[in-house]
Formats: sequence, C-alpha cells, structure tokens
Amino acid sequence: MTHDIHLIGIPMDSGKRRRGCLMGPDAYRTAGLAEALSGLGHAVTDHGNLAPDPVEAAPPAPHVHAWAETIGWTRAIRRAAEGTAPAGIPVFMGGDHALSLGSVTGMAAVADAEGAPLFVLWIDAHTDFHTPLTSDSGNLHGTPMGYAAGREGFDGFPDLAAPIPLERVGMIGLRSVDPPEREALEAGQAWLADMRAIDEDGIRAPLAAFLDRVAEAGGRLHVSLDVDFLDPSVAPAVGTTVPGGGTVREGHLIMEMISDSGLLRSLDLVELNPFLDERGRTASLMVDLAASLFGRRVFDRPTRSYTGRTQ
Ligand code: 5AB
Ligand code: MN
Ligand code: MN
Ligand code: MN
Repeated sequence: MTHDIHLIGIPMDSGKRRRGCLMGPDAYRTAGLAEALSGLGHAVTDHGNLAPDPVEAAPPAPHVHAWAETIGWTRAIRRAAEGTAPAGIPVFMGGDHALSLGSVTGMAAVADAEGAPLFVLWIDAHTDFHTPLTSDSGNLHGTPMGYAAGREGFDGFPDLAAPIPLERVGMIGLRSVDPPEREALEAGQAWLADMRAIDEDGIRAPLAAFLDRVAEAGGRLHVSLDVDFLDPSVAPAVGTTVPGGGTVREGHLIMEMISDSGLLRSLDLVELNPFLDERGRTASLMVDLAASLFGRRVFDRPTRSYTGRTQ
C-alpha cells in the first residue's frame, strides 16, 4: 500500500538545555529520508521547516526551561498537524521530543474530527509523562505524554480537543522512569513494555497485543520514535542516552509489525542530535527504521514458515 507522506521539519531545541536537535530535520534530509520513502512507491512532499509562533508567557516555576518558546512551537506544530493530516500521513521530523506536545495533540484533534480514537505508541527509554511541576529538570521534552493525556499544569498551552486516555497509550523500551511519572502511570491502564518485558517476552507477542487493541477499537495510531529507545552503542546521537536499550533488530521488528498492521496515522522522529552523531550513522539508522515502517522488506512473502534443515 502506498501513502501520501508529508515531511514537516521542526528544528525545535527548546525542550531541554543541551542544544543540537535543531539540526535534526536537515540531518534526515541529508541521510535521504524523502528518497528512501519515495523509493518504496510513496508520494513524498517535504514542507520545509516550521517556526514557532511568537509568545510571551511566564513559566509556572523558575526552573522550567523555555516555557514561552515551547508554547509557541506547540501552537505552530498543532496547526501544521491539523493542516497536513487530511492529505495523508504527517511525519514530524524533530527536533526534540517537546514537539510531541503539538503533534500528538494535533493528531488527537484530527482523529476526533474523523470520528476515530487516536492511540499512541511511545517508543522511548523514558515515559515523558511529567507535568511542568513534577519535573525536576524543568525540561519540557519530558512532558508531552503528560500534556496529551490531560494532566494539569499546562496553562498557556492550547486547550486539548481530545485528551488521550491511558488505555490508548502504549510505551515500549522503558528503562528510565522518574517516581512521579511511575506513580501517575500506575494509576492508569497504559500498555507498558519495559526492557525486562522485552528481555523475557521479546517484541512480537507484547506488541501484537497492543496493535490488536488498536485494531479492535477501530483506532488510528500515532507513533513517536525517540532515538534513545535504541541502545547508545548503535545510536549515539542523542543527549539523554540510557544503557541497555533496543537493538537495531528490535527496532526494525517494531516498525515492520506496525507497518503490517496498517494502523499508522502519523509519525514523530525525535531527539536526534546530529552534533553528537558519528559520521551520520544515527541519522541513517533512523531513516532505515522509517523505511521499514513504510514497507521496506527483505522479502515480500512470509519467510517464517520455511522448513528447517532438521525436518
Ligand atoms: B526524552 C527525565 N525524565 O524529566 C526528565 O528524551 C528525562 O524526550 C526526560 O524522553 C527525557 O528530565 C525526555 C530525567
Ligand atoms: Mn522522549
Ligand atoms: Mn527518551
Ligand atoms: Mn532524549
């Protein structure tokens, strides 16, 4: 199946103090994202880069970083999501993970208008479920799922058209969760696969259960892929590395399963910091993962039913 894919560059760096994610969109362009997707038969349009709306606002606490700028980005990204989604699948090329403050809530508004529930698959070492007031770091890239789920403390950000209940949230790759995030998540019914779950059960069975949940509800799926899901040994270009992450093969399997499900509605590619990359290898890996998500396969026919040597 081919899609109309809309690339939206978001050179956003306001979600944390360490700089460099603003180079992400151009790194994806340089690594050939558009060419990889059009090579698979999709119609790809690159809309260039967004800029934040000008906003003046005081942060809710002094340690919260770049509050007004992040509100300005959120408004612009949400508008871009709502403007682009009717024409196909938006791909939000970040930029740090604070961009999901706009992409997820924009896509929730779109799905609501389309009469379908939006589900979110968060592929990340972190849950990003803080509010501005529970966050010790004050870095808003740790808050987008909190905002999208309707947690309090985001006064000044756009009102939510459709808060996403935790029953419609899946998170995979988790290995760094702060106590206030854990407590808030444990109170709900999110589908959570931490690294132990992956070690014990693999990717396939748990992810299939989540995708079944989306399909049974007639839902649409927004996928948010944070570079730090991957192990830092294969994806060094990220500021918030956490050891013990996903392998290249696990990343591809996740993407292939989502692709097979036919449920994908929109995609974030976030947290790539090209300033920290090694000869572009993280950017190239992210492009390869996106290609798997949009249908690249080694073989088109199933290969798991082969007759083994011992039979
Ligand atoms: B990322 C941390 N929980 O709030 C915080 O990379 C890290 O988008 C947030 O997942 C990481 O600062 C945000 C310690
Ligand atoms: Mn994240
Ligand atoms: Mn992360
Ligand atoms: Mn990060």
